[in-house]
Amino acid sequence: MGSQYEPLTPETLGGRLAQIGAITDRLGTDPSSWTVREVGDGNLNLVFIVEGGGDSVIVKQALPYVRLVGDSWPLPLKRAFFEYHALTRQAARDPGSVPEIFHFDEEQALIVMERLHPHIILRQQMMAGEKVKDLGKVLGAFAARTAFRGSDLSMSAPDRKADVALFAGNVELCDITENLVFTDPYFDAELNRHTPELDGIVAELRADIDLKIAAQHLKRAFAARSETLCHGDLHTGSAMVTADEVRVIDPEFAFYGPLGFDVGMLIGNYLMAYYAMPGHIADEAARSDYKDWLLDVVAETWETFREEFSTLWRTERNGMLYPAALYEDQGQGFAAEQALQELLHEIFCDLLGFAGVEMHRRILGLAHIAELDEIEDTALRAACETKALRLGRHLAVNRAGFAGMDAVIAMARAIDEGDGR
Ligand code: SR1
Ligand code: MG
Repeated sequence: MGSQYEPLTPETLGGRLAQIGAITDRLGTDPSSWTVREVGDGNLNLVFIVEGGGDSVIVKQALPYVRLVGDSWPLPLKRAFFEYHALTRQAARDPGSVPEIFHFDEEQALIVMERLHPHIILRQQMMAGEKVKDLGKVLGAFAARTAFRGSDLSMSAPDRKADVALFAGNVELCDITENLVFTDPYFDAELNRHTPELDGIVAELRADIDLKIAAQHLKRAFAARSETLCHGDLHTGSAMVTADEVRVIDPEFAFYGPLGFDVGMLIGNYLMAYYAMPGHIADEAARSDYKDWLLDVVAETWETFREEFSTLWRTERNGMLYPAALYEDQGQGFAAEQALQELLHEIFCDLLGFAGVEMHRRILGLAHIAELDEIEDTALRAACETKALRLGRHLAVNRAGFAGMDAVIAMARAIDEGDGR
């Protein structure tokens, strides 16, 4: 393949990738026998399923602009480089959690990787009212392992500093999050959109000084606290599932940020799915059962994160932070436990804040979620969104005031039942 970047099409892909051993080993050497489908439904990239010889692969290629908006919003191709490097680190830190990479071409901004099949995007599974075994356990463990093992609790300081420098180049994708998540929802930004029936609450939230301050505190944490390599966009569109398997995809927004960022975004997305269910499950008993399950997933995700992070703290704390020389080696293991509990509390407060602003931006900003957007009855959609906005406000502003995830879940239920503001 020539070195100058060119976006692929289903028609050109075979001819242009026919020399790549990682593909021909799997699909055969005759590209005319392959079938190619472009299936990208995300906001940014081209994604092709390529089938041949009884096997298949995914070819993901970055476009030089934001697909959702068009070429008026240029976006660098180097995001494929960050995605590739994030995937390799996630595979090492939580083996089996992400698709296997077969080939990476930096010039063409493309990654050839394992096709997860018959997996579907988690949010589609949720809209269909289908459960996933151990969802909270798998994603809670993923978030904890990648957070811990990408931090100064685990990595050597020189390795981590080099990696922080590497990922610091992911400027434009961080800029998207900085604007779309932490700022745009809270004023009348050009690309924002919302369900018309929300005008009243939108005005209320945009006049809410405590909320705007909370959002900027969280943005400061996002921008300044380079604690660990975050996935950067861990929502229910970034996991592919079957009824009993879960894999994480799409870490092109990877950056060094707060330990609670990924798990917070994820929990915010579960909570939005919870409020969106009246638009997807008509039967009241089935809907109530599924909503209970979603709240169980919230609890299980955080519980697993806590347990896994604690286990790693006790067994793999070999980085420069909280060294055993200060605690266990002095016969003060209890002090290391105290430090752990304090750190977990800090992560918990942060994650609630990140969950809250994520819930706002998916309703008020540019990039919405299908769970809510696909509810055609706008009055029903607005009712679901209002609840999510109210909980999001509580989480962002009062993130330091919740006794634990049970209290968050109780508030989610109270708002759902109309007794929480
Ligand atoms: C302009 S990109 C909008 C959103 O899509 C991605 O999936 C990220 O969530 C980003 O914020
Ligand atoms: Mg994505």
